[in-house]
Amino acid sequence: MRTKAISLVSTATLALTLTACGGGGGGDDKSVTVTMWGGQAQEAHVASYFNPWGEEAGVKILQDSPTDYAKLDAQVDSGKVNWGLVEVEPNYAETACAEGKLEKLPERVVTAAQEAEVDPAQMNDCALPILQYTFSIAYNTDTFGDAHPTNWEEFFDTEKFPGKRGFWKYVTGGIFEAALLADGVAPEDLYPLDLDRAFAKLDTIKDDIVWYDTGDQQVQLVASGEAPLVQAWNGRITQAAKAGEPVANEYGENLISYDQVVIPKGYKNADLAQDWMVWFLENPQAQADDVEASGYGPASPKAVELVPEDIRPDVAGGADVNDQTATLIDYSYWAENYADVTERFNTWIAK
Ligand code: ABU
Repeated sequence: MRTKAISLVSTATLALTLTACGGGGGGDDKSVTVTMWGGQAQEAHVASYFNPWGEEAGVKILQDSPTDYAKLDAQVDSGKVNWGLVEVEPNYAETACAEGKLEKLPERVVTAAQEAEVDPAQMNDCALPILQYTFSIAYNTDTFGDAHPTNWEEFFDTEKFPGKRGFWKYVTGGIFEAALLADGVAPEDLYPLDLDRAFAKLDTIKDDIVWYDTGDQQVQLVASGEAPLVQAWNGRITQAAKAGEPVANEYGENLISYDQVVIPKGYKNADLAQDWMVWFLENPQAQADDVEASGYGPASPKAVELVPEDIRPDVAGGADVNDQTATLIDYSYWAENYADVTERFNTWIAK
């Protein structure tokens, strides 16, 4: 198995950071614990826009991973909040903000966001967008080369394209949207999701599904050929391809998404975490630098202009957002339906 891509941990970054064991924000006066989805992407983001701020502001950056909503909720409920800046999906941010589990954005952050021309639709009272990405069709180039699936209908076609399919074992990972598009639903008719139809379509390939939990596992699955087709976070695949892995993104019918950053309610160093938010918004170049390092699109439109033109087409936030075959994930739908669909999904998997 080829594993070069998953060992892309920057030793320079590791030297500048510590793990969060022992509780960032709970012991050090000037520290902020950053919790993201782990692996290569987290290393890139920390190097691009957390460590530079930490060095400038004299704040120690601690890390934990991966994001886990049950752990975040438990910290807030117990009053022992160790996580300071957490990368989350917008449906979680919407629900948790309404339930009072997150710090509200102070005026200075809101003003910086307005000045950075951040899309208000990607913010709420507690959350800022941190990156743009897309659920792509990742494929093993040794297995499929040019003759790879170019849409979800082909992704589900196990006769034409034999082999396992990797999906995130999680309802908001685009699996239902992909199933419905594969079954002929028009993008504009996706929401509210027809779950009966989606599960029926998923039944047709259930034996061919391999589940993953993390971004690094996505790369492992597709690069090793264990699952030569994976519904993936595009940046992970972009970076793995750059590192020489036999993988590529197909963007036909890609599902456009974004992550947000939030501060759990009661975090001791919330003021420092908010300082970082202002710095992040005022430093579009740091966001642009992260595109090269992570393969993801920046949160601020001003940063898009700073991304070298030759890599803009390969990131959500760049040319792919204008792709006529792309669909936006509807996170309001997911905020409303997350719990019910999760219960049904887990029952379906266990059957
Ligand atoms: N929620 C997707 C985050 C992207 C990544 O960590 O690769």
